[in-house]
Amino acid sequence: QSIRCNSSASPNEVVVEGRTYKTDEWMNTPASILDAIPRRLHVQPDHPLTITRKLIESRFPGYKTHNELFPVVTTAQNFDSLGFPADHVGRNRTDTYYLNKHTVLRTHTSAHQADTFRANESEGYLISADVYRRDAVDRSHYPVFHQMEGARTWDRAAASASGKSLAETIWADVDKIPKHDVVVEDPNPTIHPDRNPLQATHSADEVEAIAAHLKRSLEDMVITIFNAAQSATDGAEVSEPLKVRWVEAYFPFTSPSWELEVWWQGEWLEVLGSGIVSQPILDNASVPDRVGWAFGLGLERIAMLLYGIPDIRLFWSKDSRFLSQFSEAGPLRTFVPFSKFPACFKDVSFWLAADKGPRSFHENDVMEIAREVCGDLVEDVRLVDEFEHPKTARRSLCYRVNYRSLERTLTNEETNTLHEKLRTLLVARLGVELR
Ligand code: FA5
Ligand code: MG
Repeated sequence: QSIRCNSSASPNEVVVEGRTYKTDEWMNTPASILDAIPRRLHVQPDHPLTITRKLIESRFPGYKTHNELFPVVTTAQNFDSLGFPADHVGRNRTDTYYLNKHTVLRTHTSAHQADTFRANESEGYLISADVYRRDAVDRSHYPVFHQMEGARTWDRAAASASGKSLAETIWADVDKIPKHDVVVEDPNPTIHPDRNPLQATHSADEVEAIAAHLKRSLEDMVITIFNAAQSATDGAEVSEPLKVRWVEAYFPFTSPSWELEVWWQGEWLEVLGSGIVSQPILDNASVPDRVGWAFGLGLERIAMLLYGIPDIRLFWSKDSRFLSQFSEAGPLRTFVPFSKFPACFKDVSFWLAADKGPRSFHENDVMEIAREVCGDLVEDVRLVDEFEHPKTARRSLCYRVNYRSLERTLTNEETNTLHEKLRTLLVARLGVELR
């Protein structure tokens, strides 16, 4: 029995930007998430996500851009069209916001891949959009964030008509991408027979060429961002040299696949996933002669690197101390944090309901309840202790909640009230027993 996350007074339908959807027992999207839909941060004038998007777009000349695709999609678009197996965890209601059994808030911009390939309007495209996920609560994760999807494909038939092989055609395009002299760690072979296999319809030569085009394009993008970030400091700060690396990855809709990571504040930050597009996606989109690459990046992650923005919640701020720092017209300037307000840590410990199976509890439910009670006044929620009773085998968990506003000092009374509400809702929703 899975946990119901919507409020008990759930209506039978929900209206999203004028479109009405029938809800059913799959509905788990809270009002706080629906309220984020009209914000469209990535197209707001002078918003840091808009500036970041435009800077990235400028490195992909000739790619067709899409910035207004509707966030409600079918499970066929979000999962099936991309080859997600029926039992993939991403489909779970613990991970994805459903309106009904067949309708979700897109969890990634890849939901639009098949339709965009089918439209076949350009060799390259970029899709920027808001995406929605039930996920951890911390400084680099937020349940609504923004992705940019990019893809570039080549036509086999056109290549052979030109008298060159497909690989030769692609290598000629690789030469058109600006070169750089940053050392990028990339220790793994492009193709690994077990971990990162070639697709049956591709030759190794073709994949080497496509991978080179993909990696060169994305390295150029990250280096552009880094150089812009450095010039934004006016040479006032000596920042660390850029450190970038490629790591092997897995996605159901690309093979081989890679992620790009950047060294940021003492750890590797994953900024994008990418790979060679699965041929069945192109076949099903009626463009079987096309082959190519795709990537999906987190716009907030890139914007945090660009501006030195320390907390992902800030993007949602309506505070002019935040918004007034960004301008599309002026020179780029590093974000100057307004003073950091004090943190307040509070723990909550509870026994999981004894009569329910182990699968009835999912950490994302705790995260979402914290978001629902506290909005942006919660900075971080993390598991600090786990204990299993030796006799009863009941499990006890302790979460540490960090209450902190980005805009002011919270009073004791306020944090106590929030924490009390959180405790009450954990019991009501998850059936846990407080310790
Ligand atoms: C995807 O979403 C794939 N669709 C990416 C892709 C596209 C792969 C095309 C291959 C081809 P992933 O779940 O790793 O992959 O998310 C992509 C990026 O989104 C991450 O690298 C990260 O930068 C960002 N991201 C993921 N989750 C969050 C979150 N909760 N908050 C902010 N950014 C996030
Ligand atoms: Mg990832």
